[in-house]
Amino acid sequence: MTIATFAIEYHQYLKPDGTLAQALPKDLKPTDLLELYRLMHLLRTFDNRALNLQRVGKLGTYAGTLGQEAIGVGMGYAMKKEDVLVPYYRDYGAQYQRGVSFHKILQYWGGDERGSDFDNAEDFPICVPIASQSVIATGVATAIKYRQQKRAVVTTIGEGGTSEGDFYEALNVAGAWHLPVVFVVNNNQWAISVSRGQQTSTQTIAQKAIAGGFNGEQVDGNDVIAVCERMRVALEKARRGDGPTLIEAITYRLCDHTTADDASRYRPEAELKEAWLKEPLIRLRLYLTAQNLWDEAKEEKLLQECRANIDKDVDIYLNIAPAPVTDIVDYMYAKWPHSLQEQRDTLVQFGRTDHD
Ligand SMILES: Cc1ncc(C[n+]2csc(CCOP(=O)(O)OP(=O)(O)O)c2C)c(N)n1
Repeated sequence: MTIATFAIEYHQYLKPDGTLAQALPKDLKPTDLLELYRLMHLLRTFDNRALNLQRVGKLGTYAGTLGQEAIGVGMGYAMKKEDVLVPYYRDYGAQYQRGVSFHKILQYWGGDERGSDFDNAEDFPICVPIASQSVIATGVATAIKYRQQKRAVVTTIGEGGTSEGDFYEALNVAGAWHLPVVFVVNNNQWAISVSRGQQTSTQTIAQKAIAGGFNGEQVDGNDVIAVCERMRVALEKARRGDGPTLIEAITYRLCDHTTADDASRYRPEAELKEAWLKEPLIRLRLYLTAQNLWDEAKEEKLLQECRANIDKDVDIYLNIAPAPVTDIVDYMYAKWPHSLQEQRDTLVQFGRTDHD
């Protein structure tokens, strides 16, 4: 006898060819669609510049968002100011909308901790230790619930990260305590060189939520409309006290894992070619063009504006005075051990003080 059954829904509005899979959500107007398109282009322009900066030695390691723009952009667009973002390292699209300048993100990847000191003081900084952000998010959500605030927490992770114990612990406590948190999984099919198929044998990542006692669903993560709409639904649910949701956004990492990776060594070329046909910008452009909302001239103007915008951020980044080299030790102890004092003296004497 069957004592429980579960189902995982899949949501899509915009198909890769730019036609609709279902009627658009009523709360997304043409102006919203144009803004989402602009934001995705801006993010792609930023991504490209960051990669170029790294290649000429002006940036440390950088994790790209190519092909995954709809997730960060759709997510950020759906959030309210009072919500809290606990990101991983591919969420610049959301961070930017929440007040984090692109030059701050460059500063972070340039190895300068001050890049995490941004204006939006309630959001968390970029998180690289995989899945640690998931448990942090449940802590923030616990505080929000305790204070009886109408806010929600959004936290992100890659599909590979969902194999971590921390992730399962976070799901469990979110379900048990009915926390106002939305877990977003960027399922970009690869965890560095480990493919989705090698990673886990679950049919969907979304179903991991079932083990935590709440709903999980899939969205077409290359459809910014679907991401935005399903995020809005999940966020409303969280804010009104109806608990957590897991959203698995299906996408593809068109770039290398980071600038320290060469995906051509493990990623089948045919798979990459196929994935380019489904990327998020083309389909929205096709839709907007069919609605007479977009044309070549507008596209060219937008690209120019994006480049000019990002140029300004790059300029700011490249002109930031480096932090004093003594910052490495200055904030570690109230009273320095003797050995550290010696190291500090050496740093002052020989330490590098600029980017070279
Ligand atoms: C706890 C921990 N273990 C290992 C790593 C090294 N690491 C960095 S990214 C990564 C793969 C992550 O893949 P996935 O979660 O699918 O996210 P993606 O980078 O593909 O977006 C690994 C193993 C890390 N940062 N943290």
